[in-house]
Amino acid sequence: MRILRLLKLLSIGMLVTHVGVVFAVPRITSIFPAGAMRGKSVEVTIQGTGLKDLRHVLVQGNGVQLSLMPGTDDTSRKAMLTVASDAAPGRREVRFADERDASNVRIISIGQVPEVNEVEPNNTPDKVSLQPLPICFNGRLSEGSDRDGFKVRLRKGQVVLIEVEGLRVLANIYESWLKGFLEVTDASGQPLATNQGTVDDYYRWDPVLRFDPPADGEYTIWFRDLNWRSDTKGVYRVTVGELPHAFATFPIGAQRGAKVTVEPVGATVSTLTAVFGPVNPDVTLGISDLMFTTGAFESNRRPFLWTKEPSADVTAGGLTRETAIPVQLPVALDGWFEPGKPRWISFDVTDKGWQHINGFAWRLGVPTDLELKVYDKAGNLVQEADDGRGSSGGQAGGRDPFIAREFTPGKWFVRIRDVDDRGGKGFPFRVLLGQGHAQLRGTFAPDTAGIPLSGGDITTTVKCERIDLARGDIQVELIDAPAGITVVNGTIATGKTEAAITIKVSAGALPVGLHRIRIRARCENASITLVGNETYNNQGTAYQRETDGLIVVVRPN
Ligand SMILES: [Ca+2]
Ligand SMILES: [Ca+2]
Repeated sequence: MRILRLLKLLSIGMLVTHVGVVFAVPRITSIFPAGAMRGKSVEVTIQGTGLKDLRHVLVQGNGVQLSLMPGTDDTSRKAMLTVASDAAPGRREVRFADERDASNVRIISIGQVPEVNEVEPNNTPDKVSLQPLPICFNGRLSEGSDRDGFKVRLRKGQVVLIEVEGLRVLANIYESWLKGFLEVTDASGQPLATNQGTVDDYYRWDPVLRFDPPADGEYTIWFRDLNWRSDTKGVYRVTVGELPHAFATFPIGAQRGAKVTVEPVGATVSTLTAVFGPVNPDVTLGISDLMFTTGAFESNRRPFLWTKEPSADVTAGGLTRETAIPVQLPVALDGWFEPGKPRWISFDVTDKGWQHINGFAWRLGVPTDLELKVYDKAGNLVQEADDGRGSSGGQAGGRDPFIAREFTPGKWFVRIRDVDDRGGKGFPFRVLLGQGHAQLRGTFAPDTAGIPLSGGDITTTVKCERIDLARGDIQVELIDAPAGITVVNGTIATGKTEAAITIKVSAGALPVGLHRIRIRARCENASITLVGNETYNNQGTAYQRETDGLIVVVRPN
């Protein structure tokens, strides 16, 4: 499950141009409410264009059904969202299709607490409703300079989580993202806490707060766009209650096969039990979900990095080069910083050879902004890195630094720090030192296709890069595809990183409707499940979004 990564965006510096629209491909701009509590059924309204002839729906994962109701409006349709009581909480991709074409991706969120839809007007203190806790409040910043409020009764001593999902359910304001602003006021209207989300990959512009009420009383929770913009596409959810949430964990990874105790950091509930998600068996270096449970509730999911290297605890000491912590390669360093202080480690090289120093923080949803510096035994700086290669692709991605270097025999030092000198357990890091991993990283586009029931060919272009030690031809394969569906031309030859592949679907292999086919890339020593790549236009810039699988509409003959 890579739901957290679905929102990773990168500018590719070009405009999307629409040429000669022959068919009105369905385009979804909002679903309201953007989710439901597990075990419940709610009516939702879908808005967009080309909706009149929608007939198929595909929801990611198990336990969630979305059934379209009859309708003749091209810009609005109703549907019934039904969630099984054992459906996993969290965000899921939704796709729609008419007889010909699949829509863009939308996201809904499955919650664990009772929900309510906003009733306007709710812009002023005298118009806000009192809601019982816990609650998930579904709103939309619909018109004018909308802001939405609701009251809750809190007691001193409660630890209250207030979490917005706006951008993460793909809320738009005009052709731009909703950038959320959350405020908590007391009964006199005095603001006690505000939040406008973070710029990191985990929450994006979705505000989230741990709120400790200073006294028993009524408090109002306000939500609006940071710039007071409004649009019916500005759909969001605010979840409030004494609910488990981890703002980070320590450590943020472990050696595969090792028994590890993981502590939630900045958590809203003290008695949490860690539950590890499935470890992708395809990779030796893999990020998978970790969550915590308490009573009937599951926490948010945190990314957790499993590696082959043994872990070394570097949470204390090593504040200067003279007191550097000695480690043996290969190793995974787990630590955090004292504010304003770096962490120094040293290692000995006996044989000349390449070693990789790979910093992980940003990719694991923590705000640490790592910088790596390598020094020789005389104390000379020989190499440094404070950012990944490229904004989202490449070796590290985002803000995580990476160094590959041929080391000669002798003693070497690495200085690790947060570029803003921040510290504490909320700023953990995991830095791998060793000869690296065999790893593939890749996407395919387009991520939707249509074929007739009588069968046909689907073509999509797979881009896949070999990282560190990965080598050899890359084979593109289907994962658990039904009989009658095969890949032809599925080889990306050694030295190449891209190939147009054809997926042959024989007559009747898939019934009429909407289907997801998952695709894998495999080389001699690594394998990865590929993600789709949806390109969309936002404020004149083309962005790309990672999507789950190839979406296929099978048309009646
Ligand atoms: Ca509203
Ligand atoms: Ca309002």
